[in-house]
Order: sequence, then structure tokens, then C-alpha cells
Amino acid sequence: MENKKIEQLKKYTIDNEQQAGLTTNQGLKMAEDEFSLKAGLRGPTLMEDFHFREKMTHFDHERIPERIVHARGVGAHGVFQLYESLEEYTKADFLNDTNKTTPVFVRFSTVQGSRGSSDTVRDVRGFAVKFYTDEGNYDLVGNNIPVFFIQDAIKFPDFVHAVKPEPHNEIPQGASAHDTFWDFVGQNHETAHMVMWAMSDRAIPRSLRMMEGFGVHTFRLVNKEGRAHFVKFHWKPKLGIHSQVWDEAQKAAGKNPDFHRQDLYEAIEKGDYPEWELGLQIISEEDEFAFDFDILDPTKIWPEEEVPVKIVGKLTLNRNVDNFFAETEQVAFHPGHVVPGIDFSNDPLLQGRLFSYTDTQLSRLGGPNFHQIPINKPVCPFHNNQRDGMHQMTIHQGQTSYHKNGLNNNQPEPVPVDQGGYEHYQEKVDGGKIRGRSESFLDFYSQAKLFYNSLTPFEQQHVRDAFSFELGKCKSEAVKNNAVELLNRIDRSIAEEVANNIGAVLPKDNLEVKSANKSPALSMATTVKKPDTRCVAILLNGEPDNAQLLQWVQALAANKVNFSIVDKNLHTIDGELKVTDTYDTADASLFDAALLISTNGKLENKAIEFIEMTFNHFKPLGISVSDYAALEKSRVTINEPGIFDLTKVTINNFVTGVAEARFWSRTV
Ligand code: HDE
Repeated sequence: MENKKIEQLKKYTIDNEQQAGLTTNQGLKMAEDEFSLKAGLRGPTLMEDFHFREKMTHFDHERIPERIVHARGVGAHGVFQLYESLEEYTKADFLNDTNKTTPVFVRFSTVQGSRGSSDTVRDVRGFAVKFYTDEGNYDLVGNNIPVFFIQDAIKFPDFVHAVKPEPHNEIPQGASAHDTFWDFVGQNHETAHMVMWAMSDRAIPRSLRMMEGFGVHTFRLVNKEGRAHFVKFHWKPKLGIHSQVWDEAQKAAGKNPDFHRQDLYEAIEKGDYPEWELGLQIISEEDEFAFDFDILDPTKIWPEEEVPVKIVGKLTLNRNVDNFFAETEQVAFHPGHVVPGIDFSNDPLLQGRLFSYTDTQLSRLGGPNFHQIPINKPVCPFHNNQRDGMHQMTIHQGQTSYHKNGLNNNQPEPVPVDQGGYEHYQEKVDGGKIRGRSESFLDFYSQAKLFYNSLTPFEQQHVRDAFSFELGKCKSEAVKNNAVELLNRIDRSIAEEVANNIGAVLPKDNLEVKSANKSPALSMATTVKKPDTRCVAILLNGEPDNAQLLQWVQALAANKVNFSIVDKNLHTIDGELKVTDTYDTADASLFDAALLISTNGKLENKAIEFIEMTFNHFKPLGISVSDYAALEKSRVTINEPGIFDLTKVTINNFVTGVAEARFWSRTV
């Protein structure tokens, strides 16, 4: 099955490294590609130069409209493997047969910025998965945050207009820290829960490989007997959920705007294939109204302690794209791409998405045949009576293209349900036509508070800092005051601290929602902690003891820790180890830890800067210095948590620190 997709993609692949003569798009071999056709060597270019015009016209049209949201993204191929059959819940073939390996394509993205924006901005991350199943493509188009800003799709254009760069000056890029976004938040309190997540560390992931994914909406699973269950989808990263700190994320955005893209690409190239487990939360139809929230409301989670996440399979990304544009840019996701056994709920946000995604592909990919683009093409056959249109790639044979027909035996004929034909779940619906919102959607604050209650003190501090930063960037006093007014309904202490930091008015009355409920699963503090694929900067200052250095790098490698050796210039050590970065090209914001090896009394300023930033970002720092007095010039305090003196502890102790990743109790 996996091979089927690879074979299919190969059919469309042209190996540009093969020895081949240059031709025009009509196959004409060209003898010259460097000079346009002119009337004399110093004369004007001629209209007759078809080769120049074809080449230039093609170039002029190289770009397609970027996605209106989620424009900045990166994709990779992989496989999905089911652990146990889910026959009890769904008839979806790829969720029934544990012998099947389903090929997938995943695209991660940020939401706000343009295609060229930086990776490490504070934003929601898209996590879109296309399963190429034997029954058709199934797209799980999710995010790394389990709730959304709004409850009804009709508000999406308003929300997006508010968060995008402001229309009069197109500022800011890749950031929600501006007036129109916070104006929207202040005026639309259904955003309360989502902004708590967006201001938490979840919105600044360390790596795309280290974040969760969520289907967000409530969907339906339907089994062979036609019995349905409500379901929410989760992706749980095997490397755990980890984030950057805000100052680090901002610095990394400048030092390497491709930080996440490169991290994913390099991990896959090295064979460190990222993995996520698929989890399902399942609620029976009878329990639809058993909760103190509405399960159709996309601004609500189902706390994992109330509805456990059942782990059912694994996604592995194991192959980078051959061509970014052809695959990552042209891939077209759609929550409406479903297979038998997967159906929708009446979540009004989901219902609206079902319209939007086909519509957007029409303008982005230029016509209705985007399913024929290799990355979008199903691995199973597809036949219908749709014909023609822009960029038709298929040569349909035969006389008929209508249903019902007598001339062609009524082919292609609808497939009965018991032979795999899709049938919508026959939910009984009854109601007057109405533009409105169910009262059961109106509690905006309880789960915002639940999220905050569930965080550890350092995570809560980060949330308060993020609100202070974002609102501190706003110019309008009214916008700031309204946002504080919202916070005052979630948690008085957040409102107090933020109002004080940004000079806003703290409302007289404490209107915070009274709830001490917690969901421990929402905190990242207890996540999986592993040293695998973390990257250590080995900072040289003076001539290292080569044998010792070799032993250390071997120990790092044995623990699957990556490293870069940094020195004043690039060179090879003892013909074996390569210095791969200089103090100019490396930056502490781009590494998980630093290991300083200094044999000089004097520490170079750039080495000091590096270890200070590592220290300030709560990261592990190993030191092996001949002269401790040199360290005193820096802000690093050696007896603080997460500082490993390798003259006293072993390299394996340091590796344990690399796995821990952050030492929040450090005084910085
Ligand atoms: Fe999307 N969204 N969205 N969205 N969305 C798009 O489709 C839309 C929403 C998500 O990597 C667009 O192809 C509406 C929630 C991802 O190619 C567009 C609404 C969630 C991606 C669109 C939402 C998402 C998109 C832009 C409110 C998480 C990137 C380009 C009803 C569950 C997919 C495109 C990729 C992309 C519409 C809300 C996830 C305009 C109308 C909620 C991951 O069609």
C-alpha cells in the first residue's frame, strides 16, 4: 500500500540530475539557453524568440496564491499503522485491518504569517494529515491546540481579518500582538479558552516533532451495523510535548527563520523518524448530554480524566518531499474528505469548514481538477461523470458522461452501502430555521479557567507574561481595557498582574468564574522527557583535550543526542571531529543545551554571550573550564540547577540534564 503511493508519485517524477538535453516544453532541443535572440549582437531582442518567451512566461507564473491562513508550512510523507482493530466503532477499512500500512502526507503550518514568515512565532500550528486509504483519501485537518477561537464558521473571516497583519499598514507579520486581534478577543468572549492556550507555551513549540495534534471538532465513527459514537482525535508525540521560552523563540525567529522546517527535514534525513500515536476519545450517543459542556462546541475540550484517550495506532514520518512546491504547496486538505465509517457532527464550525476548503482550492490551485495533482491523487481508482475544467489531466474515453445512462450500462454506477458506498449517518434533525447560538455554548470561561488551573506555577507565569507582552504591544487603551475585562472573568490574579504590567484599568469587581477544577493532562510539565534528537552546542575556547572531547561526543551520540562543535573558525580536530559552526553562525537560541570546554583563562565574549543565553533560557549547561575565575565574568552561577561541572560529574549526568531540557527553578 505504502509502495502504491510511492510508485504513483514516481510516475510523475522527473529526475533533474539525469543526463538529458535541454528542450522547450514542446520537446524541441535547444542549442542555446544563455542568450536571447537579437538582431545583431548589440541589437534589440526579437518577438520571434519563442524559447525566451516560453521560459519567461513560465517563470512569471511560478507562484500561486498562498493559503489565506496556514500559508507557512512544511510537509513530509509517512505511514500510519493501526495497533488494534476499531471494528466495534467504525467500518473505516484503515481503522479495521491491523495488517494494513496506510501511506500519509502531513503538513504542519503556522496560521497568521505569510509563506516567508518565521517558524518560531507565537501561533497555533496546523497539523493536517492525509491518509491515502484503499477507500479514498481521508483528511484529518487539525491543529496543535484542541479548541478554537470561535464557535460558528460565519465568524471565521472576521477572526482571520482581525489576526492577520492590519490592512492599513500590513503590520505585524507572524504575530497576534496587535490591536485588531485583541479588539476581536475583547469583543468576542467565546475566544477566552483559546487565547489561554495561545498565550501558553503550547503556541511556541520547540519542534514540530514535539507537539500534540488535535482534530478539534467532534466527529462521528460509524460501524458496520450503522451504530455511531462521537469521537475526538488526538496525536501524541513519542518525544513528548516541549516548547521554547518566549525570548528564545523570538531570537530563533531571526537567527533561523526556518528553525522548525529544518529541524523536521534534518531529523527525517538522519533517520530519526518522528512518531505520534493516534488517540481517540469516544462518547456514546446516549451520553451526548451527560457533560457540563456541549460536546458540539469547538471551544471545549473533553477532559482526558473524564473521557480517556484510547491509543489506537502510530504515525511515522519517514520521507521528505522531493519538491516543496509540487507536494507541500499543492497539497489540498479538506475536512470533508472522509471514508465510510467516519462522519460529521453538527458542530457549526465544522459544518462551515466543509464548504470552505474546496472553495479555497479552486482559487489556490486554479480549477476543479486539483485532485489529479499527484500529491492529492487517491491510491484507489476513482470514476465519475465530472469532466473537463482547467488542467484536466485525464483523457476520459467513451461517449457518456451522465447518470443515469443507457448507452454505457449506467457506468460509473453508485456503489451499494454494503459494498463500500458512502452513506451519511441518518441523524434525526428537527428545528426551525434560525440564526442563533445554543445556550449550551454560552459558558466561555469555565474551561479557560480549567486550563489555567491545570498548569504548574511556571507555566502559569508564562501565560501571564505572554498576555502582558501581547497586550503591551497594543496601542488602543480601550482594546487593552477590554482584554483585561475578559481576563477578569477568567482569573482575577491574571487580570491584576496584566493590568498592572500594561497600565490598563483593572475592573472594580472580581467577576472570575469560580472553579478549582483541574485536568492534569493539560500541563506539559509531566510529559515524556528524552535526550533523543536534542542538540548540544559544544563550545570550544582554546585547545581542547582531544581524547576527552572524543569520549564525550561518543557518549552524546550513544544517547542519540546530536551536537555541533563551535569555535572561532571552522577546522578539523585531529583529522576526526569537525567544527561545524563558528560563534558567528551558531546561536544559543538554536540549541537545546551547551557544553563549554575552555582551556584558556580568558573566555571569549561570544562564548560568554552563548552560555549566558543558555543559562537565561533555563537550559542545561555543561562546563569543563581550566579557570573558574573566567566564568565570573558571566551571569552564569555555577551552583544553580542544571549546571553540570564535568570535572565533578559524568557526561551521562549531563545527558540526563539534556533530557530534562529546562530547569525552571533556576534563578535567572
Ligand atoms: Fe482551516 N482553513 N478553517 N481550520 N485549516 C484552511 O484551507 C477554515 C479551522 C486548518 O496544511 C484553508 O487549504 C474555516 C479549524 C489547517 O494545507 C481554508 C474555518 C482548524 C489548515 C480554511 C477554519 C483548521 C487550514 C486555507 C472555520 C483545526 C492548513 C487554505 C470554520 C481543526 C491545511 C486551505 C494545509 C487551512 C478554512 C477553522 C485547521 C481557508 C472556514 C478549527 C491545519 O479553507
